[in-house]
Amino acid sequence: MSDLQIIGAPASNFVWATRIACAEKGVPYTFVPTLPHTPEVRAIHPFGKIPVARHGAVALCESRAICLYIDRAFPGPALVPADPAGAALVEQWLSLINTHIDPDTADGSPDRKAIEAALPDMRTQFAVLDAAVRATGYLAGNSFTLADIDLLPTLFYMNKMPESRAMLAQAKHLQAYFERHSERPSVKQTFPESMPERFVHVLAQVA
Ligand SMILES: N[C@@H](CCC(=O)N[C@@H](CS)C(=O)NCC(=O)O)C(=O)O
Repeated sequence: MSDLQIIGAPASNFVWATRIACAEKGVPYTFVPTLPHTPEVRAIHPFGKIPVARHGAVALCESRAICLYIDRAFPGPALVPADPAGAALVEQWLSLINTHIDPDTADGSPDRKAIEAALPDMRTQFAVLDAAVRATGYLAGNSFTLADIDLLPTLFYMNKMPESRAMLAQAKHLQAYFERHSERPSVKQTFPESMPERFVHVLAQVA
């Protein structure tokens, strides 16, 4: 079968997650740097979002589906536990992160008003995440899973914004979790060279 291709912009937190998944499992892949809404992305994602991936006859969009495929299709350490309860716990956290934690707006652009309005909820979210990683140092169960892979790029970008950086610093267990896992070779090897445009835009507004 031909090489796995990960297609997207390196700075996207969603693209980054798929690359961390590959690195954790030792899966070789070709990275194709591509912006959203380009023809090669639109050919796979119905709404033109990144990442998308190809592997032989398999074409996939949505980071969660791509990460699941990487985990199931290749050898290497399991990123989702085999037992039903463990697997469901990973799925639970993926769902919570993607529905409550990512600060995107519908069109992917930063919405300052929405961010201001979200700040009180963000405090609760940080408290929830802090409590979740406290016992084992992982989000789901006692191993590094797709849930951690999904959260780390988001925490990285939250750590760049003053308000969320202050909240992260106060969430001691989450801060320690973030610092420890940021040192993983899979995270460091795939570190994005530049910030996504939407976060640069946010920083410019709050500076
Ligand atoms: N649910 C999607 C979200 C992907 C996403 O929002 N990607 C952003 C880049 S970080 C994008 O393509 N934005 C362009 C747009 O929303 O039109 C996933 O997990 O892959």
